Amino acid sequence: MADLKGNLRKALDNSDLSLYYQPQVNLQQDTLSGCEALVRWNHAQLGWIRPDVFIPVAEQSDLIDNLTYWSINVALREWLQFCGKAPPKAIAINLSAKLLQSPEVVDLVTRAMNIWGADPGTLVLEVTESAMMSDPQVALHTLFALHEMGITLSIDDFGTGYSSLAYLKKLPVDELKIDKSFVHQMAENKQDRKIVQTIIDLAHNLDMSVVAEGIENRQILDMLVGMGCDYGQGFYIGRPMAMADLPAWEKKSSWKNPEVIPA
Ligand code: G
Ligand code: G
Ligand code: MN
Repeated sequence: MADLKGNLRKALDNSDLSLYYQPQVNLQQDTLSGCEALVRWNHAQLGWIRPDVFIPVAEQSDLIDNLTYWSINVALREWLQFCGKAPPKAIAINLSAKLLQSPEVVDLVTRAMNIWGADPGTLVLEVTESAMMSDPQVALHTLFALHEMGITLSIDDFGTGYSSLAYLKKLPVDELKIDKSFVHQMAENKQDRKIVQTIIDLAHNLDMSVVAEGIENRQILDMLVGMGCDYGQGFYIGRPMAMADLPAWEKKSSWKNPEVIPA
């Protein structure tokens, strides 16, 4: 663990980390709505190290601040470059649970947005359900500040944590992201299908949008369209990929029409 921490510190200094981008589509309009940025670490000796392994290591030290600042900066720079002169689509970035407990994160996000001249309306911050619920008072303060800046807040892995509906009602959240464990077998599993429909309805009743992750085939995608789900993400649509591969994906995909984000 200590070793991984040292290595991660070096990786951050040497830019051995990179971001992959996974497309998100508007299921009702068949358009690319944006991408989720996912950090990747290719270690010279150890090979690919999964974020599930090194994010917790970063969270146990001060490295998570650097890593988050790094990922927001790289994501905004690469994404705005990809969007070019077209109206920028949404870029979603995962925000660590730990950072939600520190008010400095608002500063950190503001600085990165100023550097790249990013419109806050294009930035989506994904926060896991458990992170929001672990110390809701502190988290609430940070979330309100981010939301006031015009940033979209999304609850990641929704359905797997211990959401209290009382808090959900109070949180300045714009979007629910249905966890892939409910989505990837929903074609065969009626219970999963009912849970997915319930989350879609819950989101809409609370004036939130809803994203399904883990879409692995056409059948599931079609079901979600019929169920009124707004956005989708998954291997069937596109795997997380390097920025360099995104234009080719966009060219051959059927989701190439740009979606203009309402002001
Ligand atoms: O593809 P995937 O293995 O990237 O992602 C695994 C987990 O790592 C996901 O739960 C995702 O939320 C998390 N993750 C990926 N990139 C980042 C990041 O830049 N910051 C944080 N905090 N978590 C990330
Ligand atoms: O937890 P979070 O939603 O931030 O992380 C997204 C994770 O889900 C990443 O590890 C990403 O690679 C993975 N993922 C994205 N689409 C699919 C999919 O269709 N199937 C599966 N099994 N995993 C997916
Ligand atoms: Mn996520």
